[in-house]
Amino acid sequence: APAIRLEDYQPPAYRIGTVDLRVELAPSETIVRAVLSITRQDGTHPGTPLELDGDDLALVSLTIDGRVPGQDEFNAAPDRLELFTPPAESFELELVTRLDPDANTKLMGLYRSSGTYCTQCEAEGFRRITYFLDRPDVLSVYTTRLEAEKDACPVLLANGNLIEEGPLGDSGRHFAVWHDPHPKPAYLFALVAGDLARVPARFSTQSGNEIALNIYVEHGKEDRCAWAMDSLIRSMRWDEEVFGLEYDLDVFNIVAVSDFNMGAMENKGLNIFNDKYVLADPETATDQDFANIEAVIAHEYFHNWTGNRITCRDWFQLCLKEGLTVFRDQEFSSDMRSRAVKRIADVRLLKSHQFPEDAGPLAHPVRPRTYHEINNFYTATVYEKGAEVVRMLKTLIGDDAFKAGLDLYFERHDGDATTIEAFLACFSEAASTNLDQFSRWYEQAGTPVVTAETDYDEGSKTFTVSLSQEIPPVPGQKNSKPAVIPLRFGLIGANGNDLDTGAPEGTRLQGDVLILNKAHQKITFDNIESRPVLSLLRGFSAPVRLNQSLSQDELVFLAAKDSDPFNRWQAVQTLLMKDLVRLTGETRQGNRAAPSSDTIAVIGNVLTDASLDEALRAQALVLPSEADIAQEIGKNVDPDAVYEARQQLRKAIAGAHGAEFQSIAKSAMPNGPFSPDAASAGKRALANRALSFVAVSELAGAAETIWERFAAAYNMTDRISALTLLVHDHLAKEEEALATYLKRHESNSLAMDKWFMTQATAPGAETLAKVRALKTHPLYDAGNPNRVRSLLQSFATGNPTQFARGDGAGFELVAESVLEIDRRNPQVASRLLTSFRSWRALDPQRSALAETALLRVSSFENLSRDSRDIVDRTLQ
Ligand code: BAL
Ligand code: ZN
Repeated sequence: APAIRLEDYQPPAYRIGTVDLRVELAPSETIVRAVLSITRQDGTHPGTPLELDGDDLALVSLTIDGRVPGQDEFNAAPDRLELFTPPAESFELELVTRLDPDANTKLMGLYRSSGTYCTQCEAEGFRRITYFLDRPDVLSVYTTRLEAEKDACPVLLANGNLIEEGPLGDSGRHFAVWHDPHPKPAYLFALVAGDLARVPARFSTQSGNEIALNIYVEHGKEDRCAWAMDSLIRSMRWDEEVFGLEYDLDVFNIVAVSDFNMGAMENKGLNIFNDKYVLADPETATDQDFANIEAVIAHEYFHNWTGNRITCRDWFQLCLKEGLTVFRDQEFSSDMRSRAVKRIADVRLLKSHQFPEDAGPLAHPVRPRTYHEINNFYTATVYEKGAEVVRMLKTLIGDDAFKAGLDLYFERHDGDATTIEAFLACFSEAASTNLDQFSRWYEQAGTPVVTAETDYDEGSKTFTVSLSQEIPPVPGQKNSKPAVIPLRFGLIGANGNDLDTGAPEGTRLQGDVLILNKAHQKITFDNIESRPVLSLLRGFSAPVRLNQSLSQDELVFLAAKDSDPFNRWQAVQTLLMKDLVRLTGETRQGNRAAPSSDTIAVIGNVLTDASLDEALRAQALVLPSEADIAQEIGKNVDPDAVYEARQQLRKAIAGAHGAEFQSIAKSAMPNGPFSPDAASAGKRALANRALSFVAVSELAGAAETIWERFAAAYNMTDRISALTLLVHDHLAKEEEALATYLKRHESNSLAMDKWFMTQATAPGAETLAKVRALKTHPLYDAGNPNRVRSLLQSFATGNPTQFARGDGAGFELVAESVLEIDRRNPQVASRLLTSFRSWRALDPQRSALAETALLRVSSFENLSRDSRDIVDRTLQ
């Protein structure tokens, strides 16, 4: 199929003002009657054919203004309905389609999850329900009437407000009619029908409207909804207080389902969630799960304004809603928790997911210009880098202008399907500044590399910072232009205080932010009495790779003294990374080298620095992952050497500070009752981090300590941390721990996902056979996206030595699984396939084996469009 291009965008030829749906639900034969009021757009020639999108549809009947058209007036195919000469102005099209929800394994359109009917329409799922102008710039008012067996489906939900419900005579069936007054694109349509439990709450908006809030879950799961509801109420309050945005319907419903391709979906007034982002209690959810639920509930709720009230003109503008909404949910979590810890976690995620994407064959701009399959563009680049671009905008124009620009955006574009240009124009106006160069962040793929060198001149008392920027070549983009890069910085004096530098002549400096907007730039600071240390990119003020020539002493200094907590953490990480890269090289040469004493000492300082809260100390004790190290090395990577080097450093740190770790593990571990708040989570994180070093120490009884932690754990965070150490470090009672966990959690599939993941990510040659065996485990289900991700995706992305085994068997397992899953669920398959994206960075033998596996996938003729797109781009 030809590529779809941004430059080819044309406004729709027809409008669909209202959509009246009647859905008669039945497991394998659901009948959908859709009445569409269609109007020819001004500027469309009368008689222009009307082409509606379909996907796998079976048309039962159609009428135009109540009349059955002749066979020569239309053509209906599963993927398209064409009316050759529609009536001249406005007309009513009635379509009847027949669906088979039980046979829908793609989980797009209408399907059933554990018996519950539900829908997923973003990006292009509505066309699997009825023929439609399935594009985000066609906005319609929907009225949805659902009919179903009352016993099987007592709950009937759709978008908007409930306007009518009742029995259908004495047939045993009943109906409900929902009306959504807000015009919306089809991708925001949703319905749910099933036998679900309801967890209710209420919210009063700032202007006094009473909103009914409901979370619907399978029976028996009601008592795991409290945290999600609490997060929803806090999100609603926060959006009013921080952005002045209020909810706009009488009811807000959330439904949790167990089979779901995405994390969640922001359908108007009826969010549908992967149950993983709703259900939580201390017994089955980790602190990370609690934090994720808070963030995803907020994210979907925030979409009500950034995405639903103001939507995207076309799918190229996906970042308009996603980047902005991720920015909003990150801000929310920062306000709910520790801002510094949240920033570190977000940057970790960006560097581990988005940077490799941007450095490999799947690189694309935040706003892509072309695609074959839009489902493959729900990426870290669109989401996470998209959020960074919004954050940079705020840094550049300042908080007040940013607020004014957003207010203008909501006022000017409410009800629109719009573009990045329109979004930026609001900020440009509010700040009276030109954002043309800034907009390159949306246009250019690749992570800019910023190089910084400094020079101190004793005689003139000047300190000069020489900066340059460059984007390494990415597919389809050879020459890039300089971006506008806000670099938050400080010059730190010997006592650890920031110098008051003032604005150097002739440079763009805004407060503590340097603006780098040329390929090369020099900034000179005067009246600097002695050589300061430059702390650059504070708070990670731009999504760039910083290449700064800091000496080992300067890094140690920053790790101890930087007033910016992010850069303190970064300095520790840089020291660790330098050691890890060096040790990997030595291991590869067959040499035995020791970690640097600086690194060991810096870790010791972090451990004992009571001025840092526990969560921050825990973050500083997380060693760069094997994937992070591989990324830093960049080419000719040997994952076994990376693993060995990382273990060596871990053991050296454990050897030096074992007793300290042991005492921290003891004292920091809070005892019940469990609370998911950030401070308690920080204590658990530090204790478990400390335990991870105890596990590889030579201390007497280390393995027993871990086992005891596992056995005594009264919450999932501590239990899964200990289990992971037992399994990944192959400690005594590893198998017994897995069996104990299985017995305890076998009836809870989300808890079992952690069990699958722990085993799939275990280093060691035996893991491959284990993963193969687990694919046939009774609790594994290849049709459930969460199970596939927990076993196969985590093997492919979280087990570098075994995925990239020297014999190619890891690649083979993943390639073969992609082919199996592709038949059933292309989105899940193509996502799994992206795990090959860094194959060219491996050593020649491994990259040849990866290529063989990719070619095997590519040679499969009936590959879905989703997987075809990924495999073609990965091999290009
Ligand atoms: N719109 C797809 C799911 C999300 O980003 O919220
Ligand atoms: Zn989103």
